[in-house]
Amino acid sequence: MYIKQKGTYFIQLIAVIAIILQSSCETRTPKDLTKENIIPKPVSITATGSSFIVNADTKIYFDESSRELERNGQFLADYLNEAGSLSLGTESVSEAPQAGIYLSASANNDQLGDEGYNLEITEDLITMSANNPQGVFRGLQTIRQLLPAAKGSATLEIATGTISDFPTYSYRGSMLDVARHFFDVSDVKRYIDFLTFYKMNVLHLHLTDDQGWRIEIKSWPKLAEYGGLTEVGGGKGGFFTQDDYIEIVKYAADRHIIIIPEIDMPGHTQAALASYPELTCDGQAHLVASLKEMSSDYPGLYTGTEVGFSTLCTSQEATYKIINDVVRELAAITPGPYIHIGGDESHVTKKEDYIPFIERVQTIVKSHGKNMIGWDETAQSALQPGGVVQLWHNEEFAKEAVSKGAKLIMAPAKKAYLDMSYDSTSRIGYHWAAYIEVDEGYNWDPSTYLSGINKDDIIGLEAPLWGETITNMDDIEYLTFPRLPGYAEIGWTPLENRNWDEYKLRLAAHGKRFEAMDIDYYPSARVPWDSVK
Ligand code: TNX
Repeated sequence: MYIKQKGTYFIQLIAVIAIILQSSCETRTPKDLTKENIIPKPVSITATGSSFIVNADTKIYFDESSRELERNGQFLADYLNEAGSLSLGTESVSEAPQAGIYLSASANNDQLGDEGYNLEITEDLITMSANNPQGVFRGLQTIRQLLPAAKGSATLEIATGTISDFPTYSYRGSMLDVARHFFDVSDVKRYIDFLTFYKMNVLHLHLTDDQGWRIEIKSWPKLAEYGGLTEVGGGKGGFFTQDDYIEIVKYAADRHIIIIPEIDMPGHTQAALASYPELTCDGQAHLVASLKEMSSDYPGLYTGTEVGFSTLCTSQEATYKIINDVVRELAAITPGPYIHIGGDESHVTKKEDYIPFIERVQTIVKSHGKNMIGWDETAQSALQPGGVVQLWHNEEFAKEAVSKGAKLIMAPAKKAYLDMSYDSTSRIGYHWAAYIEVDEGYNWDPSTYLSGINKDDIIGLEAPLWGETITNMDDIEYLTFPRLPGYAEIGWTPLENRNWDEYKLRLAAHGKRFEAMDIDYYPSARVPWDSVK
């Protein structure tokens, strides 16, 4: 018995010595926080020239006054555990610890706003403080970017110093078109992961178009069950059940990202018309005589890529009854403040019908407690307070929107469309608006893009990825990377701190991160990928 106990003591002693040795053997490499490649570039950074080492003993603490911080802490723990093959947990505390990583949401600092954060890194302690958990979460993305790109690193070292950071625009989004080709829940989650890493906060889902209706509507089930049967090229299509959608919304909300659902109308509605011909004025949705590429399996469904040939019948009550049901069901499962009603390219809707249609739909959206967003054509209608117009093409409409008191989302196709090819050699994408090489996508600013429009008129920017030419995740990645980080930086970093020649070096360093995330990016010749060791 005694001998056995002695043995146990001996083993414990060895273990203690091993721990002491291990920590003293962890030599710190001098690190310069200002030289780290953070995208979007933080507002201010000061370096103190040493490092914090994450190891098996590191504790992640969160201020007990906010339970939401626990989820943030767990997000960081999961990331560090994967990055360093560790098994760290989280712990709540009532005051700041002496050592470890500490998350606090009580910064009470007006300058930081809703999403800013202060990060202080010493050799012993990392303190992340923000006004709320959302700001802490954005700051955690900075910590991720201060860690080595490759997973399973032997040492996780983070440069010491301080970062104070907050975004220029409150709306920093991307749009994914799941209507032209359907993408499933796991693809959408992966897309949300991309937005998360670059501190973006909006995913706009283009849920309906001529080629497919992708969201279950319980009161009008054929919209998705029939309207979702196919896609561009005649593939099998698909749709999200409301439970799928709720899962996406939750995954996004856990990352402090809102989902904006778009039901495009009155044009871009062939899939809806084919599902419920009572939405047309003559009940003849099956006959779109001018078009080739009508599905041979499913009457009325369209598998080509033309735009502007379909319209809901705006002059009958049945149309508004269905729209009201669709918006009601969608609003009930969408916690974000907006419903996007499309409104683009309604070439076969007469203008005198289009304008009152948008106004009526806007009232429906309001009646379900949401604000309307529409593409720039919707600026021709009277806009209610809280309305938002998304510039894609017509600058005069954007100005009209501002003159009517609406705010703008800037998504100019020539600069921000992720479905535009990089150049004539790109294997997919369109170029009707422009070829957009990586520098061209970066070198513009929402506040100076339109004369007479100021920063105060703009809530932010969006990079839409239309889906005609993309059929799988590799295609999404190829068009999205490496341009997406640039849009994230335009939305976050003050214009005076942005400069392509400096940015391209940081972007080059992210090549390793894309590889670690298994992202199939376009290796643009304008980015000096090899400049990074
Ligand atoms: C125009 S942009 C469209 C979409 C197409 C896109 C392709 C906008 C509001 N409408 O229907 O998918 O071009 O680039």
